[in-house]
Amino acid sequence: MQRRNTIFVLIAGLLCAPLASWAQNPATPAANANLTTMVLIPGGSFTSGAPVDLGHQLCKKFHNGNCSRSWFADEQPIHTLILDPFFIDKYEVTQRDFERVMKRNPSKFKGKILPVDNVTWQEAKTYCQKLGKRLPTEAEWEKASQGGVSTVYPWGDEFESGKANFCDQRCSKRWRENQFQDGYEYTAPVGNYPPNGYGLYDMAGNVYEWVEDWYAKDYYRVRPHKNPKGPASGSKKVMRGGSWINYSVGVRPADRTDTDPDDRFAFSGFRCAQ
Ligand SMILES: [Ca+2]
Ligand SMILES: [Ca+2]
Repeated sequence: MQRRNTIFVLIAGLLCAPLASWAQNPATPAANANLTTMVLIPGGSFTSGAPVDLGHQLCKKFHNGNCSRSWFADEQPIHTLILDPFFIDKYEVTQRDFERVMKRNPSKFKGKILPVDNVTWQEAKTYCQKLGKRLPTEAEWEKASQGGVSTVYPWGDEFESGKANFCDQRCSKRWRENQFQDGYEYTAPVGNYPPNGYGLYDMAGNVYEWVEDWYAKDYYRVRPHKNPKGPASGSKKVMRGGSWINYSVGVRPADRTDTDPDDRFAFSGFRCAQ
């Protein structure tokens, strides 16, 4: 579930969701951690993108006819990209940190160590700038999300329960995947699932993450192979990593989603780079 026309369906469903049933989550290791910690991602090459048929087949495995091959067309062509080293936040930005910096908390699902949600692209960018940071580029985000391996998911080629927060059996949406269990209907506290190979948490799922780049469906056809920074202009920004409301196929590092930079969703947050 990853395209804008489907996002509107999701929003309609969300407005009807039993938000009041959401309860404060128990403490996790992140509760006592320094949530502003960043991780150094080494410079060098990585493989960006995925075959369109891979995403489509994985989607059909769980959702039969409710998958369009076109959803995955923007993940091609596959390239070896070269990036300079960069730092990226170990966790999604929490509401505790967002409120401390921005003096407000727009989130739908309240909790100090839940990820901030319902933020616009500009609010995410402003938060990072106030800390002397920036949003990651789309390419940086993808490399960081892979965790140093080139499998379909950061943990391997098959989706597994308990590795990421997505629309599992607890999810109230009709497209939930009942064979998986992650423990959360909506957002989970940051750091609740195992980290990837770079020690980063929740790059797969929980909340979508804004990146700096404008979106273009065919950008991979024209991008430079060294430090790509996205199209020079556009009308949509990129969000990455899937969320509590998405299909499992949507939490792959290769997945790309586009949305209006002014949109606020109860499933979109961010993390900063430097
Ligand atoms: Ca879930
Ligand atoms: Ca995430």
